[in-house]
Amino acid sequence: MAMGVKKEEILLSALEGSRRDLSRLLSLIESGEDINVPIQDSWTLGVTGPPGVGKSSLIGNFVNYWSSRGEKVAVLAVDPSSPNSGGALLGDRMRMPLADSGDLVFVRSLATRNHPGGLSTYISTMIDCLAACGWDRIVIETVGSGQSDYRIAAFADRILLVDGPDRGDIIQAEKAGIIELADIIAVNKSDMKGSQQAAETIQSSLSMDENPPPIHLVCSHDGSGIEAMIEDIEKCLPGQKSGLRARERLISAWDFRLLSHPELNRIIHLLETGNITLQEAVESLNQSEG
Ligand SMILES: Nc1nc2c(ncn2[C@@H]2O[C@H](COP(=O)(O)OP(=O)(O)OP(=O)(O)O)[C@@H](O)[C@H]2O)c(=O)[nH]1
Ligand SMILES: [Mg+2]
Repeated sequence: MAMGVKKEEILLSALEGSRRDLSRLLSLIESGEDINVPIQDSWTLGVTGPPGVGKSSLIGNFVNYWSSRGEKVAVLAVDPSSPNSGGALLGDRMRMPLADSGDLVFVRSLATRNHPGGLSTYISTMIDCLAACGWDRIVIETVGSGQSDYRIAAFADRILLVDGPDRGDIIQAEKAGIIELADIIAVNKSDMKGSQQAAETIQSSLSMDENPPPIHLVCSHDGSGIEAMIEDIEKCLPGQKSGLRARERLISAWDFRLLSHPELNRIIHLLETGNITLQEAVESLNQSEG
């Protein structure tokens, strides 16, 4: 009961603009607390792509661009490896130059390692929460090191897929089916050899596509190509790939439910020891669903 009152207070204070209480609120959501956040229209961008291609650096450019126009930008950086959010936050901050720029920027890391079932049930509430607290642009960074990580980007209304000059990277993204979801593709590190060729390869792999996403060759270090890409991001209509995104969100939520099922380990053991068939395992998971 007392906890309930406290939650309400934190929510109110966050809605009134307290960043400290916004952080506390996000921690509560992450720990599985039910928070009754007022639903509000939000503007969301998912930024995904293979490790190290420059997602955080590009987001740093976006943060500078929007915050210098007086817009409030919140970044949720989903980090699959970090055992605690502190380290990841620090690392990302270093690559987001203006991440400290006063009241206009808010960066929060989320460590997926703490959530074996994934983040799908938290991310929507966090987005609602940030939007209700007045954050105009909400950016979700997720490393594409596995399909479930890519999928988190589908919780945003528009998706930027980032690739680098290394040819191998995009194949990984292709395998995970993320190219279909991308509204815009960026080939970052245009200052490096091979980036032009990477862009051309992606272009030709999309030549059969009826409505291929625009491909931008950009450099987060010197800013070249960034403004034109932001214009495309801003033009992007969320409705375009909403069916595909809804599908990914559903799969993500379904996986979460399965992986956080209290009987999962017991049923896996029964299956492993040959005591039940696969079909029976599926049925008992269905039946014991609370
Ligand atoms: N040459 C060059 N290097 C870049 C550019 N953008 C980023 N980098 C470098 O690439 C490395 C990775 O950059 P990040 O922004 O951390 O990449 P990321 O995709 O967020 O990485 P993860 O979150 O770990 O997957 C850093 O050393 C950056 O300095 C660029 O435009 N040109
Ligand atoms: Mg990053």
